[in-house]
Amino acid sequence: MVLSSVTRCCPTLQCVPVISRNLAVPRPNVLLFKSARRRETTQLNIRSLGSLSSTPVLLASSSLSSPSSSSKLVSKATGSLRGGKLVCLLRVSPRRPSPTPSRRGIHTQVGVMAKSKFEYVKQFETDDPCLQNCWIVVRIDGKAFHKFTDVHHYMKPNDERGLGLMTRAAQTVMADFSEVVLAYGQSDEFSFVFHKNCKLYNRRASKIMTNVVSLFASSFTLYWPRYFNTQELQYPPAFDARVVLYPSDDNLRDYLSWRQADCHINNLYNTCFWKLVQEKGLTPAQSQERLKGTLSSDKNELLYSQFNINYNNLPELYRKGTVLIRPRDAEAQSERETNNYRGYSASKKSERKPGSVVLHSDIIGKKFWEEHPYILNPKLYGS
Ligand SMILES: Nc1nc2c(ncn2[C@@H]2O[C@H](COP(=O)(O)OP(=O)(O)O)[C@@H](O)[C@H]2O)c(=O)[nH]1
Ligand SMILES: [Mg+2]
Repeated sequence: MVLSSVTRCCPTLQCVPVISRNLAVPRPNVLLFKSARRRETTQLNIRSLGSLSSTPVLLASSSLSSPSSSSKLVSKATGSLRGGKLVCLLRVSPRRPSPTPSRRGIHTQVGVMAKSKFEYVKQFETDDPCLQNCWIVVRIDGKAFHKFTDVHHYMKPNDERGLGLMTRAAQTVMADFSEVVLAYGQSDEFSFVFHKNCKLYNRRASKIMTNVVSLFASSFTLYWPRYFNTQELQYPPAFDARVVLYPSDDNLRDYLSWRQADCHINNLYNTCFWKLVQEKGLTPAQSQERLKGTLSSDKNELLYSQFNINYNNLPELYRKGTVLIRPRDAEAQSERETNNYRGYSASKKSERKPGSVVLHSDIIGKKFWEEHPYILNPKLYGS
């Protein structure tokens, strides 16, 4: 952008690309300015130019932030050249904080050349770090699972094989990412909670999210035969993913409560819906009409009076979904009972076991969090 604007404003200038090993200019004088104070930088620049011989000059300045500022600088600079020839004007990107700047393709000296003239495109990449001190939640969700579950003859409304497979894939993610303190799943979704001090991939959201979702999807496929035996996978399933940040423990708990409430609402509705279709012979449209506008209490009553089902006696897997926590977190309650809080202090965080324990607990109420206080304990996860 800068080069083309310079050429347009000053057609007599010879501009050549310089991010190249094949620089066509023999030993150009290089002026490199990094000051953020543009005015001072330009003054220095022009004074220096005045004393140069006729050797071509390569100008590089971080002050060239826009086409207009670059063309102003060029007209001043050419006036001061006195026979010298301005060969190129190069915008230098500000140095980014990075442990390995040379690998990131940012060059503030001409002596450090890029690997190829194409490497500048790396600068178009942007980082997307998650805000510090926030819980990082990655939620994955099956793509068009209404169709996937139909094609693969899932039981309605809940298929134990399918839910088991989802849990197995989530356990693989937990085994691979020790930073996950809890995962919660229901239907075709799973949420993974990364602790707030997590440093994984420098907290880059895309990197965390894509690794989680791709590992989940490949595990789902890998373990398919274990859950569906001879029934073959008809096509590769896909999952979307998102990263959501929660700044407080209460926000995180409310998020998890929201997902579990969603599980309950859907399961109650779906249980009624499919009972009416499968056992009362209603069409899906009739069943939908029958349930329109009903409250939870109406649906509970319908199940009890028409099908002799006490909703609260249905499997917790269906009503509450699946909670995965670390083995030591699961042991926390018994440790509390033996008054051994210190045994689980930050100094012993290395003792955290890999793997995960499967629960179908209520996570909306306080009880779960009181029984497992260590899940939200930031001291365990460093700072
Ligand atoms: N039959 C059956 N279907 C399920 C089960 N779990 C999830 N599903 C289906 O997956 C869908 C998941 O919802 P959602 O993500 O909103 O829909 P999607 O866009 O089609 O993936 C549900 O509406 C069901 O159709 C199950 O255990 N049994
Ligand atoms: Mg889905």
